[in-house]
Amino acid sequence: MTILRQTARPGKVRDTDAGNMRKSMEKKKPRDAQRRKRRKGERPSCLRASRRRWFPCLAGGLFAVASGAALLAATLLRGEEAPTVQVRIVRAFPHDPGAFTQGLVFDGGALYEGTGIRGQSTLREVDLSTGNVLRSVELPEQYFGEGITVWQDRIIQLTWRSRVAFVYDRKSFEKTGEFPLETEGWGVTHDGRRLIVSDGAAKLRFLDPETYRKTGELVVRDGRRAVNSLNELEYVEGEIYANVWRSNRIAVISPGSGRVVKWISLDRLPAARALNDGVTRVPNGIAYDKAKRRLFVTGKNWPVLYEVEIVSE
Ligand SMILES: [Ca+2]
Repeated sequence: MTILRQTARPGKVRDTDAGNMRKSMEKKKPRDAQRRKRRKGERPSCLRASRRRWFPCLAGGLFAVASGAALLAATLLRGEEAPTVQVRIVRAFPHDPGAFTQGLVFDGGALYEGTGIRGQSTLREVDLSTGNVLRSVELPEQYFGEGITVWQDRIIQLTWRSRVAFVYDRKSFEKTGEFPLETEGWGVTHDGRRLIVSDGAAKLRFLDPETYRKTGELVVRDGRRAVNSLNELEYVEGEIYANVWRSNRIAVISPGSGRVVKWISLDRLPAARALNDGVTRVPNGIAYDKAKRRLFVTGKNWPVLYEVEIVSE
């Protein structure tokens, strides 16, 4: 019995093992095929997925649709964005590091600067080559000085939140008047016909330079995106330059459409890289010398004022 069991069992065992192996092979074939497909990067079709796998398939499909829709929406909202150009340093001049620059103008061979901070705000004329302050007027302590522009024999200086702008005689630096501002005052320039004023949003306002009344406004957009935080302004050869607060970028704006036609990056300026902390020491001074076609840039508390040239790369 023992022998029979011993002889029969191995045979039976062999038959059973062979059968199990065949069944095992038959069961493994589809899995191996699936593995091979996965190795080739093929995915089992969700249409043929078992009930256990329908949820991941459905979730994946929904994610893909949502991602595509979000990308399409972002593209449509963004529109076509303006290209970015760089600057090259032509010359570097000394600049008063104590000047919290809020506005810069070069007119008739003279450089004028408006500075901010309550109790420290000034209007000043500066010697370009040395950075020395030639003359200066202090604003009353309650005012935070902002952008400036020269209109004929007057210098106009905005204040930040006091809703008032001051008018000075250019020769004597005496204050000769003031006018109300509809909003906060940030930057100001002119195009030869109108004052152009910014208030930190995406809208520029045009004012009559004689009555100081609003004659129009312009929303600035890059593609379809409104460009907020427009700050110090300068009118340069038919375009409006506006630095964007907290960035090292200047938007070059078409005055007719409000469209940004290009961005000027100031990242290559050593002071912009070293000092721009995103809040206070931002590049807030842009001036243009029409006679010699020179563009100047400086920033709040920067020890240097640059003459720069725009380059494409
Ligand atoms: Ca300016």
